[in-house]
Amino acid sequence: MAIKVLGLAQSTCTLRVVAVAKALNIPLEVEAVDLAKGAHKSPEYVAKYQPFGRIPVLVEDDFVLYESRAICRYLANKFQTKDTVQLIPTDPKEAALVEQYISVETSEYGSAVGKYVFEVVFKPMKGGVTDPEIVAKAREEVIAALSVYDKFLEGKSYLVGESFTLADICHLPYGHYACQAGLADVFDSPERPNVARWWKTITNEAAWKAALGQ
Ligand SMILES: N[C@@H](CCC(=O)N[C@@H](CS)C(=O)NCC(=O)O)C(=O)O
Repeated sequence: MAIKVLGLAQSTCTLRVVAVAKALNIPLEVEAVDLAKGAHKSPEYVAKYQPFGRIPVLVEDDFVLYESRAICRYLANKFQTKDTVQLIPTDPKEAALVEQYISVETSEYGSAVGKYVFEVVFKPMKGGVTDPEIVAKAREEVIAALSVYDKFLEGKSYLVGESFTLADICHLPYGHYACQAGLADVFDSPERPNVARWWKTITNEAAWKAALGQ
């Protein structure tokens, strides 16, 4: 059976997985889950696929895997070869640095950028009202996080040396929505030239453009 992902092409966590599939040329089918109708909260979905009622979920025969970053690692470990891009480097130290930056993405970057994107993009979609105070605070948190990134991106094209890795991919979905929703000037600022250069580089990666359907 082909590998499929239960998700939504435009959802941040699904996009993370699709970008990995595109980078490694994995024929991945995205099967839409109707979030508007609450399909992800149905007792069957929760029991069979995702106990917290969220997307994405990878389904491969009787193997079911949830959590987007775990799915990304599984796909990289399974499909990466010496002839593909090395999303997870073979060198243990470089692989550890990829893990380090994925953890930073989940905590420092994700909490700030995710808060902004939720408030500006997803909250109104769910019928809520954007709170300008939360938006302003989240914007400052993103600036603070990216100011640290600017230091560790000094002299590097990507987070880990000169190669596009899973660490870079993990940052793309929330950053993409944040830029569309008012933070483009924060990601492309002369105050953070290394971040601006990095962001331009990774958003132009073919795998990311393909994930966005461009
Ligand atoms: N840590 C999880 C987060 C999953 C998650 O929050 N997914 C969102 C879409 S990006 C979702 O299912 N939202 C619908 C909901 O929570 O009701 C992952 O990375 O897979």
